[in-house]
Amino acid sequence: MAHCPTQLNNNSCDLQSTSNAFIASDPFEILDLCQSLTGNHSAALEIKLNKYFQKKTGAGVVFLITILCETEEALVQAVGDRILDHEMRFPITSKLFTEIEQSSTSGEMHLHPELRTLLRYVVPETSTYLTVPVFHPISKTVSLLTCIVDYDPKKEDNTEQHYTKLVEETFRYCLTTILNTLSFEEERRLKRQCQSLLVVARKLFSRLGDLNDLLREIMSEARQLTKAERCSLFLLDPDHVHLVAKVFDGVSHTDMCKEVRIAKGQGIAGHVAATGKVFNIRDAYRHPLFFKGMDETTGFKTRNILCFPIRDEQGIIGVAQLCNKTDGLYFDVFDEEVALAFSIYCGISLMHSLVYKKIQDAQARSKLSNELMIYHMKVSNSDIKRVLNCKNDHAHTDFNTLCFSPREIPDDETICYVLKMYETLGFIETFHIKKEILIRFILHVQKGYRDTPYHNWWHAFTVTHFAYLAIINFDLIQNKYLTNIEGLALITSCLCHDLDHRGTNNSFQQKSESVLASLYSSEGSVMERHHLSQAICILNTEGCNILDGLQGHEYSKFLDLLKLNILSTDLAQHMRQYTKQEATLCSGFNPENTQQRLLLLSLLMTCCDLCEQTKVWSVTRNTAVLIYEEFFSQGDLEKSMGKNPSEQMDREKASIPDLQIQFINSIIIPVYSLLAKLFPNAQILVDQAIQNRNNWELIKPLFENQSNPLEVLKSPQVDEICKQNDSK
Ligand code: Q2T
Ligand code: ZN
Repeated sequence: MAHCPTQLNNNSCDLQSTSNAFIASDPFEILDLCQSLTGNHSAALEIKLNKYFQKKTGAGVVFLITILCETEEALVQAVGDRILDHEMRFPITSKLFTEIEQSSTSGEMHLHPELRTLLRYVVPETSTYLTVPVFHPISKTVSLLTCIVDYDPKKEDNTEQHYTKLVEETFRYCLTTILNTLSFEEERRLKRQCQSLLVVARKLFSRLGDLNDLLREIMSEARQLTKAERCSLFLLDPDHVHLVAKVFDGVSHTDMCKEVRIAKGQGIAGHVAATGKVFNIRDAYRHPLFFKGMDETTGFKTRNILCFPIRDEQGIIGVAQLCNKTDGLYFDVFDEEVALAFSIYCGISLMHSLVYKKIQDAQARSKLSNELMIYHMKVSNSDIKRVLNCKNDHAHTDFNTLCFSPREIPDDETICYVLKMYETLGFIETFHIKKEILIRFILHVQKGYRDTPYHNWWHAFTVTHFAYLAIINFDLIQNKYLTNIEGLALITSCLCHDLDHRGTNNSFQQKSESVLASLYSSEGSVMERHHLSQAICILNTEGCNILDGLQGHEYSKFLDLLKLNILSTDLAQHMRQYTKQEATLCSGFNPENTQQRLLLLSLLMTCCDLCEQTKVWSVTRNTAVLIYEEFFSQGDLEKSMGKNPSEQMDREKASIPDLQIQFINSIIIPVYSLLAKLFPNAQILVDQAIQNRNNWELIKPLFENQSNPLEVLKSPQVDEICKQNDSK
């Protein structure tokens, strides 16, 4: 350098005597160079190095090929003092790597064809050039190649050795700077790539509703991200023999006159579909698989192609093809990475989109069959008129007393009686319920019960009646134990609480892997959730919504209560709750406390559901007949399925009196005793249950060694024994 004092040049001679001695360089020039290599991006640093070498070797042009070992790429960003418009990135095979490493002797290296292709872009074929590999000081792998083109041949015959030395000496001090700058830039590039792929992913997943929309989006994103002129997507036909162009540059193929079909294995796209490999073709016309015919018909000139497969978990489902890189000579390794990420995203989102479509179809089908069912379940207007215009006053003398069993009511009057209960409790007035709607609702609920031995409409009717009895006999609303809406919810919950019961219990649903189990078993209370869902379904049926007159907040309050009430009719749920109910309700009930009112509601639901155990013996006995008919037929069903029924369901093993005594002792008496603690006039219910239990004890011997317990239960001997006890 011009300003370097000669005096210091002498010192350089001292330096030369060490092992790191400079042979071809001036240390002060290297120091100056090092100082200038700051605060720039790597291409600018490269230019400074290029110019330094050009000056020192008199070369026409010098450039650096940096080796990015993590991505296995060779990179050229600048040639001489010029930054390339488009940087050049080339994949380099590990074979090439080792070859460069082994040829640590420089000179006119026997260049690998890959590297020669690279150089051809930069250097005229006639030039003489020298490539000097520079090794990483620690890993000893090649970090970069210095290409010195058309250099000054020195007089001596050790020109190449001299320049090699020059390169080595320079990079002894400058390599770290250039490598650190490069890796910093590489990190930043990766970060940007991740960010843009995330944006793309988000876009793709928001388009799941419409497959065509999704495909259009995929195409446009892939094109923008890789800066391609054109993008086509081919999906593999269901026959897996042809590729069909689904979207062409964002134009659906239905808009084009003819669809493009390619045989799998044919052409570049076909080849990618067959092999699953990414094809990055720098010169389409020189590729043997390229089909020129398409360009000829469309007038489009294909230069280069990046073609990649799209897979789902089963395999390849299509191929995306990007044509003509617009901001570079050809698609580089970066584009290949983007393509790979894309093919994964596309596969996932296409698959999700198809699943989404399946779900929507299933939903539509289910809605359709629901509509069909509702249509056929439709309550006729004449049925409603008949109830509306009924002149009978339905004033059974004992209807309001706790011991009355509503099974005495004639079959064809049950609807009118339910209507009357709503009316008597003032709910029709309070909640502005249209009578016609209430009647239609009740008729729908009645139709919603199946013809099972026990869990049928009659059960719903008796349970609803007990709720009515409780409200009026314990003055629940007047004494503020319940609000009006809670009262309405209690009655309505009872009416709906076993809707569509199939005469089988929750454990049967699980054992038989029923549809209901698959819907609800993860949440528990399988049947109860179904009863609730049926209830909501009826409420949502046109002309059945008795809640039309409710305000928004009352409406959602009602639905919450409906859920709480119906779910608390699961015996398992009752067992879990009972201790809490007992503890809370015994220590003085506070009507202001919503939590306590909800516990009371659950207790009331249990009492309603089991009320027939608190009626006279004949009722309890008839109920037992019905219940065990149902239990035993479930047991028979289980046996026919090769499963082992529980003892109470097995007509060959069940001892009805024992089971009933146990049921009354463990469930009935505690539940109604708790009720009687809150409402002393409920004590008669406990007393009746005890009397019924004693009857079971009395008739127990009749069942011993009998093969058909139901026949015994229906026999007149049972009545005789119990009549004596009842009259005491
Ligand atoms: C918290 C209220 C529970 C209401 O739910 C049910 C479900 N199944 C049967 C109640 C009953 C029921 N109602 N009355 C009776 C009588 C007289 N005996 N039961 C019984 C229920 C069981 C046993 C004897 C009964 C217990 N089961 C457990 C699981 O599967 C069915 C029966
Ligand atoms: Zn029930």
